[in-house]
Amino acid sequence: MRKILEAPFMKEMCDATANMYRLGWDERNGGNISYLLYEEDVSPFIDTTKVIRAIPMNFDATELIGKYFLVTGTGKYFKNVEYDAEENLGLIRIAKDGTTAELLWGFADGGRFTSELPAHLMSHMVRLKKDPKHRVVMHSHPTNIVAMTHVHPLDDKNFTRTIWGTCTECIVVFPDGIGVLPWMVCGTNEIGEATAKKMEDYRIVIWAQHGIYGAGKDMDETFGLIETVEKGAELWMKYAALPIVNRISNRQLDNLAKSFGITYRSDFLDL
Ligand code: 2HA
Ligand code: ZN
Repeated sequence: MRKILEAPFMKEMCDATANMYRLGWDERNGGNISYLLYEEDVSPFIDTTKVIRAIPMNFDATELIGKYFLVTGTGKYFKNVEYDAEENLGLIRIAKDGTTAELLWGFADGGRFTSELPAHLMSHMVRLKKDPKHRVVMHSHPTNIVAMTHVHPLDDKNFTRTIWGTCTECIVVFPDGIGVLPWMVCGTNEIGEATAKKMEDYRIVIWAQHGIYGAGKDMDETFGLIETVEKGAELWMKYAALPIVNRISNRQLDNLAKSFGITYRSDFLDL
């Protein structure tokens, strides 16, 4: 059996949490990540017949029965993941009843998965239907994105258009746009359902006055999505209150998308 701390998925998780912490996105216990893994990913590293604990989830994840997830722990700090993965992360498998998580490794101090597990698993279910290669759901509190939700209208179309207009990169990286939810109580099945509903159309969902969810086929792609939205939000927060003399027009955005061969949410531009 190979050492799980040396598994590629473990290194990716440790690197992502460390980077997010150092970017100032994940203060204290802010943020959570879940990484979908398959039997062939985990079996070189753990005995998948040995369940350490069964943890109730209190929602139905029948569609994910038998799937494995490396997840961050509730109350745990991203800052600490790289130094003690076994206490701050857990490897779970969705049990045959669809409502229990079987802990196979980690949460060594008796901990449990993130309080946002409903939003994560419901988002995984939706994104897997859109893309069978989908694997990662990432939640974070990037400063400029959260700031922007205090001063910008929260509808998907206007929010997306504003961020697309901040710099050339944005429409290329997320042509599908951004979904925005109003402020809601976090950690609940309700916010999980609302997030998953938005994930039917978008890989990025912003929670007003809270943070962002990103979904993608690997850690880099998902991180890159959030990073690019945050760059756009940072630019906008720098110039929004200044007299603006130059902009990227809707026509220019359309030309850009066409020249990159990208299909984008053209109903978000009034052409
Ligand atoms: O895990 O970010 O949304 C802490 C949070 C809750
Ligand atoms: Zn949060």
